[in-house]
Amino acid sequence: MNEKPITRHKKLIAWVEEWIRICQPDNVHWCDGSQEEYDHLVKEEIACGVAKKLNEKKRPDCILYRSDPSDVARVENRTYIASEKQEDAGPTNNWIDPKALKKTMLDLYKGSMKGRTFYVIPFSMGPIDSPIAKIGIEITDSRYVVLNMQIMTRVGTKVLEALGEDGEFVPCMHSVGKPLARGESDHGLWPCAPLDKKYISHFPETREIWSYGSGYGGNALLGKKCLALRIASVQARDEGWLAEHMLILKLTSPEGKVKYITGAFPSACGKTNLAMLIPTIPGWQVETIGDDIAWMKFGKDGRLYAINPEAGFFGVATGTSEESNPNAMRACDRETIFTNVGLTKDNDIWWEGMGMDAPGKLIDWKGNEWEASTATAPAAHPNSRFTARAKNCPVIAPEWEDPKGVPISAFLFGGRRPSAIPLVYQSFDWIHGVFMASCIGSEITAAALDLKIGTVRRDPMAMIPFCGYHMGDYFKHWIKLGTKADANKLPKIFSVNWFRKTREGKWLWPGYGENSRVLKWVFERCDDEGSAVKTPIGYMPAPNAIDTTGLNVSADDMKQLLSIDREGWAREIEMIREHYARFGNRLPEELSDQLIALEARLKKV
Ligand code: OXD
Ligand code: MN
Repeated sequence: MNEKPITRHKKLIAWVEEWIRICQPDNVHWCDGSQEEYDHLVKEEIACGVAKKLNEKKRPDCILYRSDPSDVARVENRTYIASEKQEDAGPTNNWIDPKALKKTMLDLYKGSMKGRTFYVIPFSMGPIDSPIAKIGIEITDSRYVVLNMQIMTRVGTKVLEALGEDGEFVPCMHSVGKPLARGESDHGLWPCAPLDKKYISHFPETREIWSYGSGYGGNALLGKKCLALRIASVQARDEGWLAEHMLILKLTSPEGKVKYITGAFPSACGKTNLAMLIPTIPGWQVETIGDDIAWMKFGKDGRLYAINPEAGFFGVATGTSEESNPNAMRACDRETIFTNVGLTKDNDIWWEGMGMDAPGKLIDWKGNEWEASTATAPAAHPNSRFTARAKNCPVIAPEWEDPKGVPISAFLFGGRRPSAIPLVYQSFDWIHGVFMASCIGSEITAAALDLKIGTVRRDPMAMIPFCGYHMGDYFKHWIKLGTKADANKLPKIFSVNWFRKTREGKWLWPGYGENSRVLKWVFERCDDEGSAVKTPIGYMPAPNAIDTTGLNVSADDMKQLLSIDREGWAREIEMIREHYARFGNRLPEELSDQLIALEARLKKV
């Protein structure tokens, strides 16, 4: 145990001491980020029955957790942006007055760590020596969080060294909210608080994060969605850069030319698969820089450079297979934490969509016996996860930790759109691209919440759950950034849609590795090559501009994929108008003008 601070940073020490006083833990440990520390925590977790060691021969250094059935996902309705003024949180965020929220939460934190250890995790989002990186300090009483943070971020003494005696850090406070009475244990169960006691709170003005009651994913690993997106988006607005919910990939042509591309897609659109894609077109190569978040700043040369602030993948296990993403499968061959997947007889893991039948009887994610022939529910939770080290991904790009980042040539924006939206098109310019990005979303295919099937849940820039301030101001920030920059050096902007269907409901596009054909056209467009036609919605690939050699898609289907569906676009215009109405007078005029111009162009032809 490192009970004493391994830093001379006065503000940090005072902050930690204050929380020790409030939470009243039994022990304190300052994390040094070492392998010994990781191994020791794993042993403790296994000894108390919360984690299970997996088959060392099949899955070296891997463990399995089963969470409480009530604590399985990000809880958006318990996530708050507590800005001083409600209007600054905007219509897409939950808001509570920060003073009232802090009072409620302080009552909950009082004594919340009794019987537990208070861990201090110094972490860096991004390579420690990167000018784009930022330091956070997470306090937690969850060993699961410490272990996951060790994979997902850079943790430990080296971060405190970089912080020095007065460096800036984002304070991140977390407790699972389950104090233990003297002598009481978790009895091998995942600790958390009931839903109405969970709070995932952000204080944008003071750049603080307070999380209580959940031990799962983005609710608890505070470097990810809370810091790297919600708080960082506010910092990015104030400091003139971009913190985005984007994958970053490196695309190399057969001639060895390289371009870096980012992509924003709402959750569950295959971002991790695209980041690790294996091209079907000969000679092309995709390598991964990141699969979820991109931080981008302008370099001295006027180009936009991106880093991946994370060091691992917190990927959805269900549906990941040798077919959909062999590189992710290799990344979780070793040194991986699995959460809420099925356990096989020989202590390996299995999930639905893994590409093979369940090998006999299993233990399901709830810890019960499970057999495929009689099962009434899946063995793995649909949001089951693997936490894998980025360095274990076979296609991680050698420069993925380059402190200066990689220069971005193109942004892709997409969603699940069975109708209307073509396979790919390019914006006319930056503002038109911002307009396209502000309208992305996914169509509701099963009755969900209060939305009708066929309506589109808009998720501008895939940031609805992650923007730490008013979305109208966020659009303004995007516009301002591009307007100030050298237009020739800005990334080109593309809309993509892998999910188009025929009227009869058949997929028109095979997706996965075949998406490389679209990436190739994007690559060529970035060099002002790749033929395109100007249409009312943007530049679309000219006939034959998409390489279809060896592709099993009929000419008719290809035509449909790249056509403009007039009726669909008329409906789209109406839906965008409704979507924009949410932002009231904070919607930038440039975007309402774009909508009017699009409508006029569509009417003209
Ligand atoms: C994620 C998400 O888990 O976007 O990355 O929901
Ligand atoms: Mn995400």
